[in-house]
Amino acid sequence: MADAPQFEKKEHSGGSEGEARDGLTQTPTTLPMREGWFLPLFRLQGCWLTPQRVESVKLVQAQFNPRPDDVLLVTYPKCGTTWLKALAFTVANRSRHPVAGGHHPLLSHNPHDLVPFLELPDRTLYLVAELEALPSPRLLCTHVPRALLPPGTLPLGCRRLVYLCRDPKDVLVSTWHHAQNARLIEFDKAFELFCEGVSVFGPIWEHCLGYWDLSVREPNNVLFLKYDEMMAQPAKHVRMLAEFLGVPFTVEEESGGVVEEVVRLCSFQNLRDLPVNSDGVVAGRIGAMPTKNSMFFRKGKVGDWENYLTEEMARKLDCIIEEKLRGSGLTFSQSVCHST
Ligand code: PAP
Repeated sequence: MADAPQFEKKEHSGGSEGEARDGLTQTPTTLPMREGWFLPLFRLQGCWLTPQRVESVKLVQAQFNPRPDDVLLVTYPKCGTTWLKALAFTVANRSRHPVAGGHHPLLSHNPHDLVPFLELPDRTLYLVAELEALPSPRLLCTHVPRALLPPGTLPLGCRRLVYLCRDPKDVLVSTWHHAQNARLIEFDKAFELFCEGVSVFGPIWEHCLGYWDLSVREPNNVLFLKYDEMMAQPAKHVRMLAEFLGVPFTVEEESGGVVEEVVRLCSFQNLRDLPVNSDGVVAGRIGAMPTKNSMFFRKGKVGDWENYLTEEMARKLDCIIEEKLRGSGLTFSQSVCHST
């Protein structure tokens, strides 16, 4: 896997919008809109996006060219994207960057700077061409739901896609904390919006279901992971990831403890405490404002929702999720929908 380049802000040269797809030629002002979070959200093909993200996703739709050997990491925001990027980068690049070496890129780079997003930074300012310039095989990431994947991505064929999901209650809490960096929002308000499916890249159930369904249809090309299971058995999941990426651990690596080294290097505590992540700031990674790397390392716990949601709120959200996922085979182990 190639290292991700540092993106430079460039003048946009325009470019074809490609074929008109439902909603993709509409400007945000003509799309359905909801207020409530730190920015108004617009509904593009069933997915709630900030105005900036609408434009960025449209540019990716029009200009991004998938390659057969791309590896795509996909998450709904706050499901463990930073962790998955760290793990996938480390596993895929370990012949070039020894995991235990003192010069590993993760020691000096936030994981987001090693694995680029398709739709971030804002593609109206940072060209999609930057992604096209990356050598193969590319390790890329996206938050877009299945319906908004760039044309040509599906069916996956020989492409590989790793999807990571998380208990929606913990996602809500993490999202709420993240949003506080931009604007104070009451937790109750955030809860109601989230239950309606109105959050960036939401509804979360449609996001999960779209990729769950894909994993059922194309099991050889989709690795579907859950944050709480990864937290419970990180070494097992690192091995699964390596197998899936086509670079299984050798007998020598196993006996040399490389799997455990990967787990340790990418662990929440280790990454959070690195100076690059505790003090580092990146301009333009998410929006116009510089982003503190520490924003991506809050608690890193399973079940922190218990500190924020009442029993009634937890049951309400779980029952909504359970109803939306009914019949799919996808469940979340922390569900309290039917507990008394
Ligand atoms: P993003 O989608 O905006 O990039 P993402 O990385 O998915 O963010 O979300 C951050 C969450 O992952 C945080 O969860 P919390 O708010 O519940 O604490 C963050 O702490 C957690 N996280 C970040 N790095 C790791 C890691 N190495 N291991 C486990 N959890 C992590």
